[in-house]
Amino acid sequence: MYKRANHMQGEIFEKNTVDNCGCLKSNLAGFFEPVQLRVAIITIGLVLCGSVKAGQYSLSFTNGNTIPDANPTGLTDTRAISGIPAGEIISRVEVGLDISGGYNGDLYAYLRHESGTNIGFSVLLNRVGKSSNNPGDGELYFGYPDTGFVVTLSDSASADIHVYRSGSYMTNEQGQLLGTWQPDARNVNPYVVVTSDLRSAYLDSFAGLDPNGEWTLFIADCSSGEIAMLQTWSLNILTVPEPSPIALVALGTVGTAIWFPSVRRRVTTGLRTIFTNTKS
Ligand SMILES: [Ca+2]
Repeated sequence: MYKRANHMQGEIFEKNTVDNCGCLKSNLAGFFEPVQLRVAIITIGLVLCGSVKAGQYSLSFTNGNTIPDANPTGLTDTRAISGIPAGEIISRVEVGLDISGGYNGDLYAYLRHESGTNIGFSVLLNRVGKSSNNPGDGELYFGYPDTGFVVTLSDSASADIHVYRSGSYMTNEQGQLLGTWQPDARNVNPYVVVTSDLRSAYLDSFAGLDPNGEWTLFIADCSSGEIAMLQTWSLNILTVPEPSPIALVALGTVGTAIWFPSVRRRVTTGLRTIFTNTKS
């Protein structure tokens, strides 16, 4: 079921509102296993928030402009998102890109979002295939010559888009790369980026921010020859409730309990009592 609301730019759809309470009960048995430590802390935080809801918001934007060839000024597309309920914070962001024409190895793209004094920033594309700063190295210097993208960028994808030709990949009849890929994440000058550069600017940069406000997609063509066009782009934003101050205090207690066995026994006993009494 989808709930639709109009916004300043673009359209927003709320869907798949999830009630995690049942999931919580089934997770209690393995609550303090070390490998589940992070999940357990997050789960407790959600429960202590009261009504545990997660939201998913899918937004699509049409652009249709060319990306100036060999011009670092690039193309900027800023969209304002509003109407996502207060108290929901970002847990995950995925980005869709539909770019036609040009050379894929020419393109640099990032996504940016401000929330108060906090800024999220992720490098989506950074000269895919470019792995040398020696012009004599041909494709290694210029990057991949494929023509366009119809891709989703997600931190949870299995492969780095910068080296998509290193494994299996598919293109459509127009030559556009298809599939879901990890963002490039190399926060490096696109004129000198190479494959071995550190990857640090992932989409998890947006986690914890308020999803409302301006989101900016920037794309630049960094090498002469051929012209690409940004057809559409999209955001898929997953949210969780922002922990309340009471929940944060409780999380501190649970965190202490995990590392100190004597406290852990008391907290575990208390939780069993709570959930036994509230289980319906
Ligand atoms: Ca170009």
